[in-house]
Amino acid sequence: MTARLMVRGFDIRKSWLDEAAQHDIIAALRPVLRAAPLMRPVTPRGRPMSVRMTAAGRLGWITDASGYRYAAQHPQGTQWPAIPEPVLRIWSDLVSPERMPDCCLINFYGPEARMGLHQDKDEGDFSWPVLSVSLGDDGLFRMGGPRRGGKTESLWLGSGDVVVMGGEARLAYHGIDRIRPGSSRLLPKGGRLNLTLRVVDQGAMEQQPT
Ligand SMILES: O=C(O)CCC(=O)C(=O)O
Ligand SMILES: [Mn+2]
Repeated sequence: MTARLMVRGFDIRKSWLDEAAQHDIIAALRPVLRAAPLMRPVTPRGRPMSVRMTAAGRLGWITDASGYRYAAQHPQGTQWPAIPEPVLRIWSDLVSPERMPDCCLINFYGPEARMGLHQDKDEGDFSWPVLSVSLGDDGLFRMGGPRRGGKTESLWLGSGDVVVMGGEARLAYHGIDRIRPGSSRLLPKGGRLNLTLRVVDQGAMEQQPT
């Protein structure tokens, strides 16, 4: 049974995906991860991140010594694979069937991985939400407001949970404090996968019917 929770503009759909839907997505991600292997990103200050990352779609988010940005190619020099259909369906159902996202960022959290509080602000267009899909082990999701240092609340995201970060939550700080290793059996080797769907460029807005 799915349930809806609103926390500071974060629209949280608990158990949006049933087990069969989660398995379909994992199967669809397999060839994506083969074509665009996970890598360990390094922040512009030279610190390796604890999550491993890759992407699907027209653009992927990358970070290295040159900064945070969207790029048309995986650092290995290939186009990103297409965003799998069952992932796009979640966007159509919860956001809009009119405009598909440009990027599906794929984060993999091993037992020690976390993601510090940050805003998603490298997109050219903040009018569309960022949609996040959690698969595998539980992750403790921390949600704040538009300013660093403000009050935060956290909530465990489980496998199949979807969060729509739009409106006041679009530029709100958020992060993953830790995962609960071994809490899910969806991924044969354990860990947590998080997908975030993003509309990246403003130009694309022009394709939107008015
Ligand atoms: O793993 C998550 O649930 C959040 C990921 C995230 O915030 C990001 O990739 O920007
Ligand atoms: Mn984020």
